[in-house]
Amino acid sequence: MDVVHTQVTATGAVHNGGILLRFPRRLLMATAAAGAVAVLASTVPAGAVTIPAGDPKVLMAGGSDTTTFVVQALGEAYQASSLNTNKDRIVNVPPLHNIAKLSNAAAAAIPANLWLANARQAWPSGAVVPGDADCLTTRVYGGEGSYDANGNNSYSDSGDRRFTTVEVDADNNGTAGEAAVPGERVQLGAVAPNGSGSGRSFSQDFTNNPVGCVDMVRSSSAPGSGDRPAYDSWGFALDAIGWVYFPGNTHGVTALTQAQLNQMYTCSATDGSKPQISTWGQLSGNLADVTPIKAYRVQLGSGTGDDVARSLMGLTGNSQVGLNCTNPTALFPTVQEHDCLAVSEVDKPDAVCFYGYGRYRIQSRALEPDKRNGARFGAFAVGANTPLRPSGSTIKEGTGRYAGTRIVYTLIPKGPGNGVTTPMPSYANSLAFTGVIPANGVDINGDSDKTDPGEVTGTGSAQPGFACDGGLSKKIIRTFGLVPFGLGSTDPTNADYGQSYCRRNVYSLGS
Ligand SMILES: [Ca+2]
Ligand SMILES: [Ca+2]
Ligand SMILES: [Ca+2]
Ligand SMILES: [Ca+2]
Repeated sequence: MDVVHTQVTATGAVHNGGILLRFPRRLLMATAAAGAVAVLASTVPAGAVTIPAGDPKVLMAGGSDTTTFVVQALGEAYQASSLNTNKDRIVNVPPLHNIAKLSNAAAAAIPANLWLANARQAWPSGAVVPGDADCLTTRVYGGEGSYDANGNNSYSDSGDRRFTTVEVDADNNGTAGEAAVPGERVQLGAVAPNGSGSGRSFSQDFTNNPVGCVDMVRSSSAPGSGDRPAYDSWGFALDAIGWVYFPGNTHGVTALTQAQLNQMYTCSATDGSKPQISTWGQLSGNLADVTPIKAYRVQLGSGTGDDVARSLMGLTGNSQVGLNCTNPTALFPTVQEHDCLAVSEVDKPDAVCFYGYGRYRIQSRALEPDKRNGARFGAFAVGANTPLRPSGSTIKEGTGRYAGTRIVYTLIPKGPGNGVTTPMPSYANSLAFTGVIPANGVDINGDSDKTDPGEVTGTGSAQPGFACDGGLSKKIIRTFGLVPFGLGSTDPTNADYGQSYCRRNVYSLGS
């Protein structure tokens, strides 16, 4: 087998005797489109949805840390389900994975990045996303192949390498690296997005991630208004975020308000040296207790971090943590979301960290490594409301709910130009897994037909996909510590989506 090594630098230049790594996608998509429009409604078992026929698709999902495990379980169950009539494969890429050894060593050598080098340890070695007719290049996320020369966790600096491409003869015809043959080009060491925001940016970077290479984005936070037109946003469950404290805490504070958390993570305009609330005595009222609060924060790019900032602190987003502070990095050490192992033993009695309810639950059941470090949830309220702790009964859609309740989403990108320039060829396949195929079908690019790649003509009624039909998916969602939606209107603004256990383009729970 011929194996030809090429390397792609941060600038995208290809080093391999001039072998061209890019090839005309439109040609391939046109070929795929010809087979993509047949509708299987009359032949599928009762309950199955109208997945476009054709070659099985590889549906890559990346992004949020929060929903990694539940989407993994949903994906595997879907693959084995009779509902998956096209035998599509869900490849759920973890947010963190084993990074090239030298790159990780470089990160670990930087004190501000040590948390990330350590956090990677609890995650898989990587994930393989096989090439398919939409995304011809196989991607091996994790391991050797990328290089982060300066250890800053960005792979776009001078001297960095985003991945290494090798060419193989996948179809065994004697020629390696054929542009039109899926899997003949293999990217080694690709680096996954870490977090919801990171996943959204990744999915919209059509230069580095061509159409069809990123089919779904795990997102624990609602996309911002600027991002919304680029996706169908499928809320599939409820979760909650909360603040946590640790064993040995003797400060007598077990409930916090949004106003208090805001002041614990922002400095005043006139004093950037410390946050407005910096001691436990300021929270308890016992002014003799001048012990500093060890206030940890969640990594940038994290949807959970955005929700912590918005819901718990009343800020506009995670990047506002440390507002007005001269040196926020020193004041607020970073942790990976749902991982408070980086809270040091010496800090624990005085520390505040953050957790999502679902991940707290699955770690308590040993379904994932326990990263809680002894953390327990405190109660939380906005304003003068009664502080509540997150629980299976306080996390709900209706009134009287825990104030940190949130929707968790899987986003389906529409494609470049919000689907108008190029519709996402896997769109309806993704709907069949984690959305609802609406009555009267889907016209992604708004050109008044339903025959473009990724589109379906549909049937006379809404067809909930696997994660939205209230069957096995509901059990999986509960097992993974999340709270399923009740049967309700899928999209309050569009009756074609009917009733299901998911919510489409609903960005908040209202009051
Ligand atoms: Ca770098
Ligand atoms: Ca070949
Ligand atoms: Ca794909
Ligand atoms: Ca169309």
